[in-house]
Amino acid sequence: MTATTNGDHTHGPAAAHDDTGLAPHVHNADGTVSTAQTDAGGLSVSAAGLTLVPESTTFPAGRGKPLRFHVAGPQGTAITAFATVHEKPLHLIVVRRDLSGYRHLHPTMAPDGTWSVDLALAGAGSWRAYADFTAMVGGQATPAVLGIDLDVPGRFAPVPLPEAANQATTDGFTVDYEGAPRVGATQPLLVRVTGVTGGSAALEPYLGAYGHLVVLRDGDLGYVHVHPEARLVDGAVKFWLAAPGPGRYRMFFDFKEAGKVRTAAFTAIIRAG
Ligand SMILES: [Cu+2]
Repeated sequence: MTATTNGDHTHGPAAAHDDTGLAPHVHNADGTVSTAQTDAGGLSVSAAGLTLVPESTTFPAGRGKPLRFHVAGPQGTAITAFATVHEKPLHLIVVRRDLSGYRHLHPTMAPDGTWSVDLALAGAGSWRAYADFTAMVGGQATPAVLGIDLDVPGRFAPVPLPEAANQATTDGFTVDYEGAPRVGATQPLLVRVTGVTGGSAALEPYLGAYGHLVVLRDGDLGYVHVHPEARLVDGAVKFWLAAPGPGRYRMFFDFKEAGKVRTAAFTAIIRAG
């Protein structure tokens, strides 16, 4: 048997997006998946003929201000057609460059292709904003993760990256993950959420799955694609993840319970080999 996409490696309803982010891969006999190429995204403001064009990149600390931008196509005009992926036409991730203050937002688009969302950045410093989308360019679905820096003037106090841990707490919920991300080989990652009373939290579907995971690399803030399974596996949310290289990563897991979305964050150290 050569490379196949089999039953234990489904990508759910948003397969269009998931497969575009997934490099050619081979299922190995030991259950792992090898990928030829797993580059980090989000390091560039322009890729695949698409350019992220913000109207303003300076924000006041702690006060909401609209972030407005468009995605310019190869001819320089704003793209107005986007494919819906994970239930949204565009996902906006914002994090300070010290990997604190993570936000996952869904801007809305005006008919002329201008996206906007109210953005309140908690503290001074340089922030990274990623637009994760699939643009329709000349009838062609073109996936991209483009990144820009935003500035919040003021006195900057960097937050050290927390120690590596498989458990995190948020708002009374305890979130554990199982699995060992590796360089260049797609590995399963199982995330379990325990509620305030000690039982499994009643997770609700969020963005086409029971959770959403964004993985960012410490040092350059490279954005790593993660592929969720649509259904719970033994009560856990299952992801497939390949690290583009050794290093320290911060993993942000969004989940929904009783209509509210919360985020748990983990530091993972991924070693070479
Ligand atoms: Cu999103």
